[in-house]
Amino acid sequence: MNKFFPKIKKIKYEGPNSKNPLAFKHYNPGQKIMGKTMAQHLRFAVCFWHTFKGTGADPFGSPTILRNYNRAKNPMQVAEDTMYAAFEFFTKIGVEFWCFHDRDIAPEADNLAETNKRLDKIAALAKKLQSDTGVKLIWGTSNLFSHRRFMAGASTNPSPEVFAYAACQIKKAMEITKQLGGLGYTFWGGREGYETLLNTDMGRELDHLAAFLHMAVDYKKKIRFKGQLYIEPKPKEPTKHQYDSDAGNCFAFLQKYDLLDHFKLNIEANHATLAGHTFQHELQFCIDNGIFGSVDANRGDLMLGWDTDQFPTDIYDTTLAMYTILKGGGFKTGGLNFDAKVRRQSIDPQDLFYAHIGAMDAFARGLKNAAKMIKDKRIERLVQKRYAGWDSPLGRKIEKGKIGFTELEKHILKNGEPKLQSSKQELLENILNEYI
Ligand code: XUL
Ligand code: CO
Repeated sequence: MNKFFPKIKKIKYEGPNSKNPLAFKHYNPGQKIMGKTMAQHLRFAVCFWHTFKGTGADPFGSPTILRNYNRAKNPMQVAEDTMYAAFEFFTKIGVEFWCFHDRDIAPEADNLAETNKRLDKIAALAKKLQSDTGVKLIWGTSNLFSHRRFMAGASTNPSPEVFAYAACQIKKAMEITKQLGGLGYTFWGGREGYETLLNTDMGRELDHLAAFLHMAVDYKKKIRFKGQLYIEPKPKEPTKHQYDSDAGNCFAFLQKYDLLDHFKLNIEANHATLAGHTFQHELQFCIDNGIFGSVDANRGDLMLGWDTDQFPTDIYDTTLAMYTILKGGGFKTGGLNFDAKVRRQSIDPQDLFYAHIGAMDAFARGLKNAAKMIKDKRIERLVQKRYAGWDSPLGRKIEKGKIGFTELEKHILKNGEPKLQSSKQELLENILNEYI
């Protein structure tokens, strides 16, 4: 396959001294780190929507990015060409996985039956290209937010007719995800949220969202789809308040509605920062609560308050993310999916390659740094020391629930003022810098 990116050959690892912009400097897929190859640790995925359907359009201007696979007059021809271009890209960049929304891969027709026929046709092509190339589907998802029928949400819409339409879409998208051997299925809230509480019955909408997800769990069982279901938190955009606002909120929702056994979280870096958290915080929260699933790897811009979906290049971020993920046991069904788009002015096909090469190298460096940090245990030891008091007789009794307020009062009256210790933040930051 050399039709849509004819100037680009397969991207190779050339090492840190290479000056070739179309080579990896750090991502060496077969290199072993802590017993697994880099490829096995990082599990990179390319997303169909930004990478192949992104046009650079923004609220102030029309598309700037014109692709050779987007030229045909017939929209189904465009869909086929784009699928070929995508698999050419996946193999040249050397990722193991891809992912898509239903409406990215096949254009919507005038009615559901015809739309589904179009999806079947393109899914069959994707299946063939998967078996030709060995590239696998990390997850599928459904676009329940672009069409005007979903302007007031999908499963949280005030109309049950829209709820029903959304259900049809998920049903079909789950079926094709299963056909393509997808390892998961992601629910991102889209327009599940509100613009004003003046017109919104929030309690009822959340009950409907839960009912919808229960139906998805039931249908998954019915068709024997074995993939992992994910929820992807995001606090705002497109709505002013998105219901799945952050990991903590999703965890509470899943517990309240008895869905915790069926879902894990897909954490997106830029969504974490929009929620006022660090990427590392959201990862750690999921790991601590057994709900870590997958990652949408990108980055925001600290000067802007919206979802810029930039490619991840910040080595601090990738190092801390990989440190947290490795300590949490690594990926199982998920991976690092680049839910990121090139900028409006990055109009060359090569820019797509530079963007992914940079992001893959940034995570490879993060992985190497994190593995050294884990091996050296310098940070871990300082944390252990900080909590050492909990291994004393007093600490143990509290943790085991063997002591109450009366005994604690006796203890303090006898022993007096607690001894304080430095938290050593600056020292820890310096140690981290030694690895960057
Ligand atoms: C939107 C977003 C989506 C999901 C899939 O901010 O991240 O692309 O990842 O619907
Ligand atoms: Co995402």
